[in-house]
Amino acid sequence: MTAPVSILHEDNTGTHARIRNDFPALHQRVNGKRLVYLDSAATAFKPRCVIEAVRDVWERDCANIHRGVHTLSQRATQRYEDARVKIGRFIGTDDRRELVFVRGATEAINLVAHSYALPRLGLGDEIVITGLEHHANIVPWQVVRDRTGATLKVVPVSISGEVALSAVEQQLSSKTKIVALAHVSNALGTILRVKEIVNRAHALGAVVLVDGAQAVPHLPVNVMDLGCDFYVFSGHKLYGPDGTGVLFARRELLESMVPYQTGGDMILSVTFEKTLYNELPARFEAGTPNISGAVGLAAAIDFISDVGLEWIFRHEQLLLKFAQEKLSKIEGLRFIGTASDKVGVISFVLEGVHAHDIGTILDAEGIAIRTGHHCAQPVVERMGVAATARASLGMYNDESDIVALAEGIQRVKQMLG
Ligand code: C6P
Repeated sequence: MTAPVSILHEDNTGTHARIRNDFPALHQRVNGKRLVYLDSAATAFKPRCVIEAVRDVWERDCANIHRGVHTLSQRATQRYEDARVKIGRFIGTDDRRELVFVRGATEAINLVAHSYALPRLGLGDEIVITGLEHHANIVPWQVVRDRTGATLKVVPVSISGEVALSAVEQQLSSKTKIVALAHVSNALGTILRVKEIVNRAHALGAVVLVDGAQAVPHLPVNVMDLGCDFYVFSGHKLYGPDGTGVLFARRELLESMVPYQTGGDMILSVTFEKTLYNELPARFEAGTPNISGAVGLAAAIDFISDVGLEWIFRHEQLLLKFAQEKLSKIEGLRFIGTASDKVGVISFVLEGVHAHDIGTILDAEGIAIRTGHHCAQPVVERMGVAATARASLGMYNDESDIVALAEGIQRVKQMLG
């Protein structure tokens, strides 16, 4: 077992202490107690540099982009487009045309469903998803199914929360047109074998959308290495501003897709008879975008790059193991999602106690977790429960947070068990 002190002890650079200092929201009391934030899968706290970047746009370069000849507009445009390049490189593309700014993972998946899938799919075609998807990667495909007559197939999930390659293969065929899957499960933390699945789907001529909302904050991601056609994520889980997100799409695909929304900035020229659409990626960014949000997200990426995703992954893995050891000693606690490859998402149930009551009592202790079906109802039901308590880790968490969680759960047991 990893003793609490050894994680920080190995970290002799003091990286972790510096990280914690950079997140103002961590340093507050909630319900009279030290805040223990274990809900980063829902949304991550923002480092000071992100808050300052957003404020700086509003204080100095507050202007609309792509429209003005004046200096402020040009500066804002430059910062927005620089952010695009930085974010693209962060996930492995150098082509700015492949990076579309959206509101979040949800909007990105809807964009692909509407602009790519709806016009192409028909009766006899198949869409394949897995059984552990977030609702954002289920419902848009149901809409496509219902409007086109295509079939929606679901790869079953094992009771440990894993998606076997053989199970994927069983659902794939020459009828498969789209495979849409999570890189990491939000409810269980399972890391999926995306690259192998992409290879198998491509061999049958299908395109692959990867929902990376829960992956990008925890592991290095390279879309070229994964070979996927679409990759989506939200900025707010990546220590960036809410209302930001990214769709990566291979350029040839994006070029062949119809616009998702129409209006200003996505056009080259408009007459009452006819509209010419803009180049990529503007064609998919109708209206004034979240300019300060994009700049803030780029600042988050600078911050993450400075810390290093390798450091983050290792730190969170150590903490995950520590949490698993610590919590497994609590009688009546059962982990939900025990995949061998997972990120720091710890879903559990407590015998005889409703998950919501766990959340409420922990909150009184200043401990923030999420309870319920986590917008992934099918997989939670597949695990044989209606709801779980979910503690999820970010780079700023440490052993003291896990110790507090374990003590909080003991308190829940004393009160309700
Ligand atoms: N999951 C959670 O607590 P948006 O809401 O668009 O930023 O992200 C949607 C989404 C899509 N895919 C996955 C795998 C996700 O985890 C999420 C968001 C949060 O688990 C809020 S429901």
